[in-house]
Amino acid sequence: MSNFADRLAMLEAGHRALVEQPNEPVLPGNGIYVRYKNPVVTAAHAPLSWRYDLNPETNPYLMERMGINAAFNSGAIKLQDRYCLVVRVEGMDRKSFFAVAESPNGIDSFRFAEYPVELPQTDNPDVNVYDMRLTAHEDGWIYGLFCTERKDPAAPKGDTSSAVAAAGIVRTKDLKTWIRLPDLKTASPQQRNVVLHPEFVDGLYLLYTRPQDGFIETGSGGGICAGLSETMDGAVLMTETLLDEKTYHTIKELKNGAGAVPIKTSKGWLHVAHGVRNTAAGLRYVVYAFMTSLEDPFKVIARPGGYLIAPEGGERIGDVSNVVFVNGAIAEADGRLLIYYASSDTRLHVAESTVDRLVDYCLNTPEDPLTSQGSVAQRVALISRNSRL
Ligand code: M1P
Repeated sequence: MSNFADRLAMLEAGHRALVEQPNEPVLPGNGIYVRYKNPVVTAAHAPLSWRYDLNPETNPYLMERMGINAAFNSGAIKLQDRYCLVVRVEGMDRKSFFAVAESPNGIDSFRFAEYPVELPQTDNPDVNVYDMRLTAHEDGWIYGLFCTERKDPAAPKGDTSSAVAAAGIVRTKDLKTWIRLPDLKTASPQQRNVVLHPEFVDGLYLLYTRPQDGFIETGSGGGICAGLSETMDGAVLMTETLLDEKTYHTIKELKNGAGAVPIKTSKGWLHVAHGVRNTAAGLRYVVYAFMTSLEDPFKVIARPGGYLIAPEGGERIGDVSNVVFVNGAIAEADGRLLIYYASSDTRLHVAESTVDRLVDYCLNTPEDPLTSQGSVAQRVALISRNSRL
């Protein structure tokens, strides 16, 4: 083994090379979006100072005592000309925390801030936090809505895994100073994948929710719902209206959940969400899209059938395999759209498209016909239209 200084030089060179590695699109893509060759953020992007005691006196072997296991599901926002992510970073101790990473172009060169986010606590401390959605709301604040997980106080003795999931809320102006607000209150015993709409609706805050009976199973709840709250400082949803339900024999048969903050387009609100189905190999998470009406955001106006992004190649493998998950996207003034998707709860990627393309995809892709016969009919119609060209 090399001595401390040699080892440190090797680690620093490797980290620098990773962070500075240019990314490139994988062409030609599918016409809807292009993937990029390299993940944009991985566990190895975490600064060395987060993982190693860099003092040769106290760590003469330069051991990585506090490694990072994964860096994935990230909220995203563009602030001035900086592409900012609030990444779910998971240590080797299984705890997730948030950390801001910035890039000058949104597709590579993401660097973590020197310190992770020190999240203020409520009276009921979080045990684990993850999946922050960042909403630049028209009230002037940037809100971060995330899942806060705590041990189920009603769990019988010996049950060391039952948990309660709720929506935690913070707000900030700069992604540096975070103000904690009370957790969202809803009728459902569990909530995950809660997203704040960026505009007021009739003067109220609109939140997308995913009520569920248990920590994993949505049970009789489920589906992406929406509700209105008078305030975010003590947000309460008296009712949740079902917007996009889980449906038998679709990519969202078992459950679904809101993903990125909806994007306003001239034709409606564009949603990028996730759907889950069960297979003999376990749960399969894919990303799908739909649109809601500008006049009535509770009304779905487009449901393209099938998935938008499914795990491919190496994306299929990770801590929780066969998963892609989105909780952040950046729509730029020139129409460019960056969708940050994580694969298999391990690493974060970007898919590039435009808002126009995604709107075209949503409005002109046939809905899931819900039967094999219907599927064949759709394909036969396509083939015969093509045969006449
Ligand atoms: O492990 C896959 C995903 O599982 C959860 O999503 P959902 O609430 O829809 O089941 C989340 O914990 C998410 O972070 C994770 O990627």
